[in-house]
Amino acid sequence: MKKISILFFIAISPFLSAQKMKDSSKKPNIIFIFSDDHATNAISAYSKRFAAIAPTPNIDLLANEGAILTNAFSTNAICGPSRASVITGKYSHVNKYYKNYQGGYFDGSQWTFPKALQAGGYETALVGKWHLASTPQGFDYYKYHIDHGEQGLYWDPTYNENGKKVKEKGYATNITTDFALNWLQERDTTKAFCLLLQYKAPHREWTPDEKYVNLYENETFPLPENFYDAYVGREKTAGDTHMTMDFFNRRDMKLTPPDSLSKKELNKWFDYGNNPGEIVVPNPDLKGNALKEWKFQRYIKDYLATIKSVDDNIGRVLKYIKDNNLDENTIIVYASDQGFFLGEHGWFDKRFMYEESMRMPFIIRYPKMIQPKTVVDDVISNIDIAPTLLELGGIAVPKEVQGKSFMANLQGKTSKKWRQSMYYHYYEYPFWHHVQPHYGIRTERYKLIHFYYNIDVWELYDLKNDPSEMTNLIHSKKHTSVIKKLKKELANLKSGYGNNMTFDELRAISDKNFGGHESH
Ligand code: SGN
Ligand code: CA
Repeated sequence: MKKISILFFIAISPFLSAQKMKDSSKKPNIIFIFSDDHATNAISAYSKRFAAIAPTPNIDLLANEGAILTNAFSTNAICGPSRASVITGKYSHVNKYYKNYQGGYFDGSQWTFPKALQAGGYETALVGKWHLASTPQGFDYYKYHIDHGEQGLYWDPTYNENGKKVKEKGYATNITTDFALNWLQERDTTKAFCLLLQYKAPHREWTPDEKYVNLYENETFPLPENFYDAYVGREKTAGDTHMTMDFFNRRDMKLTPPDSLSKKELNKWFDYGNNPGEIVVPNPDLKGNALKEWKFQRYIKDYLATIKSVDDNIGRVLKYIKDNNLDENTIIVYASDQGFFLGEHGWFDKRFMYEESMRMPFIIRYPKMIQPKTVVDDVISNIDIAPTLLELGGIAVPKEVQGKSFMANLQGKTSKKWRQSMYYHYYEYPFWHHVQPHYGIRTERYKLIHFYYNIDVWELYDLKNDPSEMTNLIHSKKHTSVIKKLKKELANLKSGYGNNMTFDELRAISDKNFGGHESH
């Protein structure tokens, strides 16, 4: 019996090894799952803050079976610009996509990683939120949100499917996943694939799926300790925004409109934006802090309920991958375009170079190369994603790409030369949310920021002693030499990446309709 099986093995072993060789030389598939505005504080693999009540089991599973990056940062923490940096591996001043509103338009003729994968033999697809204004290039298939300047709708969204306008029925997170799974099912199986599955959720106005509308009804979520930030020492920056609870509109608060409003009146009633200075009160008895806290609870419950759907749908993707024996050879990433304030400093939204906003979740599973439960603390930025995915896919990275592959970091082999600090630059002003344009440097311990548009204000934070960034140390005598050193390093980084614009040139970018493109 033993003899027979040995003989049998000897007889088939050439075929086995040929088959094995074919498999190992086969390029890995890539599923890049990218959501919109998902803060690491709202992922249980990252943070305990909401973990007991609102865990994210499927995202956590990816982290347990792969690597979690604790210091991944967006270089310009806003949607379109971060997305443009992800696909080009370049800063906003190089790919020229600086801001969403008034002038944001991506020049699609430039190099991107999906184009490089496609040219390298991959079959490529984009499903969900694109938000770069120009037609996606480098995809064999695309189907992206077009309502509200490509922000997309939670319910019954319209998509652009390979050039055709298609109105769909259903909840965006669920149906976007359906479209992605359909594409996976119908793809050309002789090729490796790269799928960009990009959810609108959990973006404003945080509308949960019908079945999750009351999910957290009976919960009260704790306020962050700096919810009542008085912005001392930061009056002109953090203290002068449209990001506090005062800026919630009726749609955010899910208020029911009175009957009999015309469509026009209804739009006005909802006020999709927000009239500056107009504070919407859901109930005249709610005032002061009680009103703020009511809004916070409404907001956080809806935000987390939209994430429940994202996590469920990631579970569907993982099941598909497993059921189709694709899990060994498929790289799965979960990331988001930036973070989000979940009440810290009294805020929602992002934009600032402060931690909660610039930090992106980034989790990657690839059993062949990445050990389970890997934690990477190195400073990684959104421009590093393109070169990393290409290196994992065995495709050459052009020299002009500014990011660096962190493939070695994922395997515990971080090079001694890996960056110790990063450069950040935010341009959009005054819409939305009135955040002054600024740039800065983040090292492991410190953060130095220069706000410049119509103010000239510097801030310094010691992240070790003040992780919530409440104390601006820029006038601290004890920090004079740290500030001097950081200013020099920041200037070197900024010009090293090729941003040598004057303040007049920088201000022109922030100004209205820069580049001649209308808002979208
Ligand atoms: C919309 C939102 C803003 C948000 C921007 C940018 N207002 O304009 O609150 O900052 O998107 O978001 S809303 O009332 O229309 O929801 S981003 O993710 O695209 O950068
Ligand atoms: Ca976003």
